[in-house]
Amino acid sequence: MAMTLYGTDPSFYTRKAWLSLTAVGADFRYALKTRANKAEVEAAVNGYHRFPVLDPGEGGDWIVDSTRIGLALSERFPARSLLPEDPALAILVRIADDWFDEWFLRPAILFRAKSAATRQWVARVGALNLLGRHADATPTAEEEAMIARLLPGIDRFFLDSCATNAVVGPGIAATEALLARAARVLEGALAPFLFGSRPSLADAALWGFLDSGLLWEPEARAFVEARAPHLLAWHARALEAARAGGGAWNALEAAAARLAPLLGGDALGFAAFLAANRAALADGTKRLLLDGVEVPARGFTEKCRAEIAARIGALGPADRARLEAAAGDWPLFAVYRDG
Ligand SMILES: N[C@@H](CCC(=O)N[C@@H](CS)C(=O)NCC(=O)O)C(=O)O
Repeated sequence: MAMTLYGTDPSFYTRKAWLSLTAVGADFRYALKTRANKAEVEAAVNGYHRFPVLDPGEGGDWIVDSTRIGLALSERFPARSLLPEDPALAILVRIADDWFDEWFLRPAILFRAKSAATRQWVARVGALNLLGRHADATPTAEEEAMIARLLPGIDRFFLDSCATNAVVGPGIAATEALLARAARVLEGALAPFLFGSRPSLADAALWGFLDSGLLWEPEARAFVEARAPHLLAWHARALEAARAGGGAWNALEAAAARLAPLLGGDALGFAAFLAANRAALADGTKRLLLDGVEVPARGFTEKCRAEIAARIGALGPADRARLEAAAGDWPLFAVYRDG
């Protein structure tokens, strides 16, 4: 029985899971999470209201969260895994995946914050999806009335999510600078993919942010076309490679050296954020300043950090020493390791 991926078209993490399923060669179908199936889907995952969720078929336990989905698929399809066999290199893939999921999210929602037109355009697709329709549908008059009722709530949801991620007020200019810097750094980091000639879980994350965000929303796409055209070519190349399978991983040392401009140094601001987020949860303040904006600390982000820390702790001494030699001087690595 085929797997079923439930999600929505504007959802970055749904598209990440979609690319992951494609890359492992799974037999799957993509289904919208709609008003009609919401209760049934959420009942299968203990009330988890986010997406994507994956029904793996054959009566198996449903899986939530794009990273969990990618990890589970990699175990089920080892020959086309999204993680390298080298456990030390796999840690770097997990760190890069976390960087995109928790940090690149900010530039990915930039245009939803900057432009009411973009926000409404995306919200309309979200509303259509709730009715089981895609962007190219021609809704009936009754559906149009329903869309009009749904739009304000979706618009508010996007604005809240921009505020939670400090993509608001002074955070907007800072996020625009982050996008420009990330685009520059990625030009050197994608060779052709983050960890070699086959897409990893972290590449799937980047692909999702491009596919349902920066290359999908018209205003964002115009910005990327003008400022970072290499990302357009990469997006097409990653889909081709995911469909084809094959390719090889870089050696740990080569990958770490190439990715140092992205994950080493200040990790484009993520190293300080991750440390401050952890501290704000530990001391109970649960709030922190990000680019001049006060935001709530993120428990989920800390959970991901702690899980990677546990993985580092579980490495054998030889792999641990190799990883330390390759990435031990990255402040971001220290935030994961020292916890
Ligand atoms: N860490 C989760 C994030 C999932 C997530 O935040 N999904 C968003 C859509 S991209 C969502 O479900 N939003 C609806 C909500 O929060 O109610 C993942 O990687 O799957």
